[in-house]
Amino acid sequence: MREDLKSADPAAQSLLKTAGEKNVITSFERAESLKPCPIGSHGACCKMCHMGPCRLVGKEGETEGVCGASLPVVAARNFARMVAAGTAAHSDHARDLANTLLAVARGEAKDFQIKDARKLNRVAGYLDINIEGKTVNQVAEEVALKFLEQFGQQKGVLAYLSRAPKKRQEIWRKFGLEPRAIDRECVEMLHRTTMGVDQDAENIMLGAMRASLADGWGGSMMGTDISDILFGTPKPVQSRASLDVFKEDEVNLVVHGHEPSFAEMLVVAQEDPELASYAKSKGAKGVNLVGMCCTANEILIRHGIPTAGGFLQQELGIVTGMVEAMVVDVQCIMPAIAEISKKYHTKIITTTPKGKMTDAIHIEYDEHHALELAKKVIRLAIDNFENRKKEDVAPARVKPEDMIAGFSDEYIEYMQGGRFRGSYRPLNDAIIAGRIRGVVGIAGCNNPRICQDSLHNFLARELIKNDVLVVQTGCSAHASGKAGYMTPENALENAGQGLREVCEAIGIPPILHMGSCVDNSRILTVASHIAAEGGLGDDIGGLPAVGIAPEWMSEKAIAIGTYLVASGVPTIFGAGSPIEASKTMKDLMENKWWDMVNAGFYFEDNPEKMLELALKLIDAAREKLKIRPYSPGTFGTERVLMDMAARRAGTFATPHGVDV
Ligand code: NFS
Repeated sequence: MREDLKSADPAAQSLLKTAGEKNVITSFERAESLKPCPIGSHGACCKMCHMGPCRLVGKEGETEGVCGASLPVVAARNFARMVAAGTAAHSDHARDLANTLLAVARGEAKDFQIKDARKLNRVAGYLDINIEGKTVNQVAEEVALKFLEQFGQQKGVLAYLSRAPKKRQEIWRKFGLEPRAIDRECVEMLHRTTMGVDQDAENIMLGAMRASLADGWGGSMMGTDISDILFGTPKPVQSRASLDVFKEDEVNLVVHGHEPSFAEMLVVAQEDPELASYAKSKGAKGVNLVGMCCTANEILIRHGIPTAGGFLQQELGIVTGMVEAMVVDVQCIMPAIAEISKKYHTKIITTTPKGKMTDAIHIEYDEHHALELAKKVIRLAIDNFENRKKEDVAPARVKPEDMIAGFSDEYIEYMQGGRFRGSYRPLNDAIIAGRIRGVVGIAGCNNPRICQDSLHNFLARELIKNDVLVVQTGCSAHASGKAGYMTPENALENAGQGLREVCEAIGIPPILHMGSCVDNSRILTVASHIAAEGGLGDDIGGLPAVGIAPEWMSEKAIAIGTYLVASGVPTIFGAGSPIEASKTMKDLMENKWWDMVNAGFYFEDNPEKMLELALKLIDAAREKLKIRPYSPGTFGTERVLMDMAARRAGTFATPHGVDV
């Protein structure tokens, strides 16, 4: 790790240099000149009312706000609000998708179809919807309506909670953690943390856990499922990742943000021969569609559209001077891009009334006219090609790395036995035998206060060296993709012997790209399958599995971390602790939560300690499960993974349950 660098990504380094030469200020420099407030960043600033803001800088137990709020209460309220905001973000994304599904089912959004009817039927099963004698669209309509109900229902609990192991459901029931309705949990959290309501840090954090579960087992899981139903369940695809995926002789159109619907239509429109010849008429060889942030992940895992990278690459993409248009929707879109684009020919196009930007062009997306709007946007980008200034063109000139992405839980099951024998047995057996020490989900953002990607890359490398299977999402997945870690060859070169043998047998990389941040829900599904398969306990809590977000910055990451813990996955966050100010909160999350949900939430900045803690948690779980202690190079006997020839022949074939 080079801490003196702003980024571990050579393409980002090259463009940071270009930006410096051209006096373009990016978030990397702003993070240097604008230091975080030490009071607020540690959770000790209360601005819930106008008697303050109160800065609780004294010792815990001695300091309080004007109203008498203690440090733990202030820190808990701040944390809980982050959870509510993160849950709201993922879930509002799901609501839009549910409305799109409804419009498709009713024949009102004719540019879309149901791409995975098998998954639709499975989802209908989870929701207790009878599919007998019904058309695909009738089932889709009922599923969409049931999903929409999940936001505001006044009775019962979220339907998807039943997908968790029975034991987990009992824990949630026992501690009152079952979310009732998505909107209700977000609203209640805001209410409880307003001045003068919940004055008990532990109780506030119970509310935070419940709200987070409305994200993981609610909004996010629905978002993933609806996207799969409408756009196809991912299976491995090959692609490339780098800030150097832009083409000098083509129109470069970046789609940035989080929602997949419009991006899907841009993928379709990009292939329109009429637009291709229009591009030629303007002197370009074609249209190069490129993704950024989680929208990138959505179209990468389904179509192999190359990614220009994650959150911290958005300004640098414009600095290449080759971006004709950047289409944005919601979340993680830096206001700075509008300003930077003024120095270049790049047009920023906002597409939702929820997210407008001054100085941007607004073309409102509407699923009822999706293709027409996608074509309009592409035309606009093509028209802008002639405005590209030669003197601005500064490619990163770092060869994009190849990557394989698209490991849905359906595909992970399929790859362990094929279409008819798919199961989690081989994975469970490999864990029991000690070939695979455990599983770590590395997720979350980049944060310009940390050398970009350095912690993601360090942890990914070290974990696979230690025989830990790594699954990734969001900007963390971008980091591994850019670093060239997401290829099966990486297993041969860098993984420990046990993990290497398993990866070779199955034909997978040791680091699996599972999609966007909303797709962290796939990790919950995988964990539930592992628990159900047997031999590793009967709950998610207690599995040799850990979640890590080493470079987090978003409230969404906090919601994800909290729902992982509430689901039984111990979780470690780097990049500074938002509850640092309160020892009580630290003790609650690191220790007391174990007694309730069988997992803890840790904040640890030091990467070596993060790694050590993750391995310690995995080994402790192995010991508790009374399975073979991990010892590199010595493995127990286990079932042969599968028929090698068959597996190799069909490594990237259609997985069970996926219609292509
Ligand atoms: Ni996740 Fe995706 Fe990235 Fe962080 Fe933002 S893009 S939803 S929040 S920054 S991983």
